[in-house]
Amino acid sequence: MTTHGSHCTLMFRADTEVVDEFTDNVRYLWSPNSLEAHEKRPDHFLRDFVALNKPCLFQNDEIASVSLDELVSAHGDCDLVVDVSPDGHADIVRQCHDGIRRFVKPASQHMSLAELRERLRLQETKRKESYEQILSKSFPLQPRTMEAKTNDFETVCYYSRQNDCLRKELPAVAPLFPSSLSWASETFGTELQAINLWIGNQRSVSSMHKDHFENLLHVVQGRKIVTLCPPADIPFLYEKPFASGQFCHQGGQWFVEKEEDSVYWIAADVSHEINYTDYPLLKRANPIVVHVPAGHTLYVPALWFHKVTQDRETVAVNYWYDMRFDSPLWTCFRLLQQCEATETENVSESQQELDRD
Ligand SMILES: O=C(O)CCC(=O)C(=O)O
Repeated sequence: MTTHGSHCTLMFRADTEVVDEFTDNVRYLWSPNSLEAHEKRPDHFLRDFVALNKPCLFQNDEIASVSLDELVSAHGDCDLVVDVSPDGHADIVRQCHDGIRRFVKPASQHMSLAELRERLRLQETKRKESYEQILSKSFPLQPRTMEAKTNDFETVCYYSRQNDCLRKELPAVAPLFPSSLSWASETFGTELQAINLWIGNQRSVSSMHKDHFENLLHVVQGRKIVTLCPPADIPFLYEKPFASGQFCHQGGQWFVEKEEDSVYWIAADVSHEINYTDYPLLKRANPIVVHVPAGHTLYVPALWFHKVTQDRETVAVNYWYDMRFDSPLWTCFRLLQQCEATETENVSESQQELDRD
């Protein structure tokens, strides 16, 4: 259909009752209170989870348990490109000295698997700042010329490449893991796009984001703590464009190098004490916290928001299958993503009437 010369605007005003009904539907019908297990029967997985875009957690013996020590014994000299940052928080919105909040990516550094293990264990022994302290820091945009004090400078490592790194960077390690999960490919009906290995510890954090993939995130050693929000929470999570940058270090000092592009990201956090003053809409979001122990797989359906931390040394592998875009989920999500929601506290009914007129 061509719409030459025409101009279409879709506008609707959803009053509190309508939004309440929407959030109730999401809260009580779509988003689970706790995660159901499933027996890895492809037909059940498809019917109860993939088709309904609902997460689940299950024990998975198809993926062998391998510890970081075993990986290092067998492949300690493998060369890795490791994400590094001042405090383990990269790919997250950070304050910069020019007063602008930027989405800042990690720096990267080559090191062997053995060196990564050594540095992870060293960083475990260092003082861990609180989340609030970390996010209240501001970063210079240029390297400082003055001599840096050595205790100013810390580098926190997280092997968190998302470029199919198991197959691309670690071909010697890859055979330890299944090349595909047969029942999963069958139910998703799409290509396996990437297998990523994740090696970190309690200092490593992946901030809230979504992926356009069906994701099977399996913990091989340790434990992940995943905060999930359903795609329908999008109007309430304050996703918006941020200028972007990348962490760099020089002369013992961290700074942020500005980049031209901007990135849609979520700065609001639903996994700590929630800041309802700045982010009142967050009370309509539906976060669930899932602990994923070793030997378990979490199914993170396409477009589910997830924030990931770990409370100990943790090794994980994830399988990303293409999501289906020919679906009601994608179509409706794109529309919801454009909605602008506002929440005003304590507005009297007469004022609401006035606003309406
Ligand atoms: O484990 C993490 O830190 C992040 C995992 C993740 O974002 C993913 O599996 O898509």
